Amino acid sequence: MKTRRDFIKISALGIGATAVTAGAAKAVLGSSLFGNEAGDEGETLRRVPTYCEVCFWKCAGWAHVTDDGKIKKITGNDDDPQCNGRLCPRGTGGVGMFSDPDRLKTPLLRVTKNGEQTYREASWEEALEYIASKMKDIKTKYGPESMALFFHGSSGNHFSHLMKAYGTANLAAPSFAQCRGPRDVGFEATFGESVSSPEVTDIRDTKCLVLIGSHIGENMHNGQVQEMSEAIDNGAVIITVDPRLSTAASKSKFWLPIKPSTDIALLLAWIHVLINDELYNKEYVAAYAEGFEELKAHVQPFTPEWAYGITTLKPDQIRSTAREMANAAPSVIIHPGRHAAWYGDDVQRTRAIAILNALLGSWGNRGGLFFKEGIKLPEFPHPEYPKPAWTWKDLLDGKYPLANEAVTNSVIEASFPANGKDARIKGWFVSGTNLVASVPLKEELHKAVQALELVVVVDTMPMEITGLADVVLPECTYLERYDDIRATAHREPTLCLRMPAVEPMYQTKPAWWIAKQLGEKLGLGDYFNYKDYSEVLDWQLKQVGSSLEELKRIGVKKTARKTSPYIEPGTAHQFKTHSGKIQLYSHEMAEAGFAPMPVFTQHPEPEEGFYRLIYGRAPMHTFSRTANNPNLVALMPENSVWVNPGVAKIWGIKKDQYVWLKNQDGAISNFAVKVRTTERIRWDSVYIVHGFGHHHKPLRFAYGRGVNDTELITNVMLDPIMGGTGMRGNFVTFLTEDPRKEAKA
Ligand code: MGD
Ligand code: SF4
Repeated sequence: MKTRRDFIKISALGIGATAVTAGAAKAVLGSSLFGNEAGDEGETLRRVPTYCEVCFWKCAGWAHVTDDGKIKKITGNDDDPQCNGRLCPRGTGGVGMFSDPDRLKTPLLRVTKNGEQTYREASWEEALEYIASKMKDIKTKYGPESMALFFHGSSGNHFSHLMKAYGTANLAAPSFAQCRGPRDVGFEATFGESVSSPEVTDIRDTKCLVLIGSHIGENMHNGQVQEMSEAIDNGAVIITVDPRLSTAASKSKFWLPIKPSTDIALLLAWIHVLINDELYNKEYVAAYAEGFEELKAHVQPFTPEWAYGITTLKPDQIRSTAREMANAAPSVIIHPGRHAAWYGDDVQRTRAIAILNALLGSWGNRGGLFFKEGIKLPEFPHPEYPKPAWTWKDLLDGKYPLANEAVTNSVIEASFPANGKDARIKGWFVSGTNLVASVPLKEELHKAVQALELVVVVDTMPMEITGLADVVLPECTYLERYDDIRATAHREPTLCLRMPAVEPMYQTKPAWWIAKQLGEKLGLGDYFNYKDYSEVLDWQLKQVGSSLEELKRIGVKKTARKTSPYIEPGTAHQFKTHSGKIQLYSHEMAEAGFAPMPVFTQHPEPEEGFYRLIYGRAPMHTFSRTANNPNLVALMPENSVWVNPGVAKIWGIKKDQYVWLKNQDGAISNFAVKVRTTERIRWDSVYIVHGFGHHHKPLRFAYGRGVNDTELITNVMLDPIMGGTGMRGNFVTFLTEDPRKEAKA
């Protein structure tokens, strides 16, 4: 039977590819640009301020542009404490996002032609009229709350504003339930606040950095990587806990090749040693924490000998690493990590990490975790947002009581009828997120897409998610647009500007423009009371004593801190918990029906012939957003699967051979992946970099390269505390013959 919404390959029509030929973009006219310099070919280059969008560290930089609109290079801004004048390889290659010949070029509308669903090009006016009329219809029939926004990245702010003005608070990002959510909830339950992004880790001045499933260096967050090499040069001890000898592990004094899925046992044993050997920071705990006696009683059974049987780490290793941390305290960081959605008990694990930091006295001390400070920019004046009659919280039906951001999975599940109930969500607006690759709920996603009355996707590239849309809107890249001022709070308060280096290529438009046009068509013009976004930025900057003109000139404005980043000796610091004290025992978790102190849960093991699938990052790529970037594809065209040589021998697999992966539920990778035989991975696991294996042909540089971990993640372990999708309970085996050979023949 034909489904209501077919997946459409944009290339089927050649749409957009021929509509406007790629060429040099036009220089931005009338913009006040400063800092001219000579390029390699003697031409005059203008420097235009920007901040990077290749990942979410948002390093500030300069786009260097020729008079005829060619972006020659992007460099870091020396005044930015998040990058110190140096971009990472991905940031330098960011210009590939702009020059990628496969970019979306025109708005597209889903139509049926000769019984087949396909896209046709549309004008902006037609595409926006269509969306506005559908949104009005949804509002009338079901209420504005029935629209949901999925977003990630800077453009999301503009659409969040539009959606709030329209009347919905169902705004969900995969960066919560698929990423940092468990960590943030675990730290909030302990310290009353999250570690933010960029994290408040004082790595530069640390004496001991513990990385537990965090592979800094491969997971490239620029300032953090720079600080880690500085710390190593200054003699800091690095302890890395990873089943794989990661780049960070290879630079570490201690590498603990833990059996995957057992980290909580190690953390509990470390807590046990710190308390029982009286190595914890007694003064700090007495002054700032509560629940110590309960914690002490709780961890008594969790000796290093107990943990050895679970983690395969020797008791001596556990004791000596605990002593290294205590020797360095309080200048020690048990790194909170970032992508924390692993096994469904992830809040418990991150709570244990937070508790270790508390026992060592890290938060509020130099070389530990610092207190952030930023500049608060006032909102550009607009009418109050209407109060929604219900929100994403009402979709949870009492589940995930500590979720403090919308849970993508719950919003997706509320988008199709189930258990005799109609769907509450009727329309989607998707911006800057390729849900097909980032949320491991393929069936739910499919059901939702069939049931929805409207699916709009705003993207720069024809990623898989665009094939599910009714309307595809082509956004220009970060190098062609204004976005909000970057005003993240960190070690030093900074303001940072992104402005167009060149005019948008093809018929692409910035998110602020799309949101404003739609807002006006929806009768919400009062929320968009400006002609150009530069007016908003100038107004906001003037409220804090700067101006757009100033930021165009300097790119980054730093101001002095007003508060101390560390606890002042002798002061009675209040943490942001209800009681003002760090919660070693969490009353909030107990009241919500969860273990108030971390507990270890045994997770299933692979069956014979299967290996745990673990995944991570590479320094040249970010999720799937860089997979087609020609500059970055040149640096790393595909992922490989890391296999222990002993395992390779059993299977008769050779280095560089291509194999298919099949998981415990019979899911088989779409494409083959190259084998990397290496002693750097345990025998019970295999490892791949996330973001590869694209099956959408219009992505000419990404199509068919490597495997996609998401399609092998069919077992999802939901965290009952906040809804995180634990993705590491999947096991794969190898197929050396093409499993689809017969079908292809
Ligand atoms: P990407 O897959 O990179 O990441 O999830 P996503 O944010 O969905 O998709 C980004 C999309 O944004 C792409 O379609 C890209 O073309 C588009 N894009 C890029 N720039 C712009 C722009 O300027 N404007 C617009 N409108 N679109 C743009 C990330 C999420 O994935 C996260 S945060 C984590 S930590 C998880 N990691 C992860 C994993 O490691 N493994 C698996 N299997 N799943 C994961 N899911 C999570
Ligand atoms: Fe860009 Fe690299 Fe900075 Fe991320 S870390 S924002 S990719 S330069």
